Amino acid sequence: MARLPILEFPDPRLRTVARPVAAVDARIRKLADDMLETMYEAPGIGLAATQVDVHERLLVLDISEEHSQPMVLVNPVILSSEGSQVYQEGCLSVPGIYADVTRAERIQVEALDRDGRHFALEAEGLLAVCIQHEMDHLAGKVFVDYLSPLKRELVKRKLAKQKRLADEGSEDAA
Ligand code: QAP
Ligand code: CO
Repeated sequence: MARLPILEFPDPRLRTVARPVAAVDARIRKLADDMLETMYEAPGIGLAATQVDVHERLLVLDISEEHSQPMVLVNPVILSSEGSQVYQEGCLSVPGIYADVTRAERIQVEALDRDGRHFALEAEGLLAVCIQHEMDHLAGKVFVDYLSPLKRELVKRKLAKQKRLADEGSEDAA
């Protein structure tokens, strides 16, 4: 397994719309395993292929505290959704930024698993938020898109400043 570099907002590659996975083969299984390792190391609870610069419809997640429930969703589709909930979201591609987002409370999802088998899933609460957040990435969307333009500008400035401070730090170390 290998850790993969994660694209950071506002990288334009995060706007790429993913195409369907043609076949769940060894390449896709390795990608899913590498994405899970990358997510666990971060640490995070969800990661979409878009975030590691692969533009195919694949996402991984694990909302358990013990890293005991890895899930791989290939070519996921939301069949129905109901209700609404507000959750304070973060994103590995937008480090250090958290904001409330309103999404459906319950969703029915269909996807292929790591073995290419069809499965259906009913999700609610955090799991439903996570799947919707990661599926947004596959459509080229980032959670900060739900914020007002002013807040989104503030996020960009904060990230640029964080990056500048980090770069200065590594210069001193060199
Ligand atoms: C998406 O997000 C999500 O800013 C997954 O410094 C978020 O794993 C789904 C993370 C909320 C449901 C609810 C973020 C790690 C991880 C950061 C993540 C950070 C370090 C985010
Ligand atoms: Co994200």
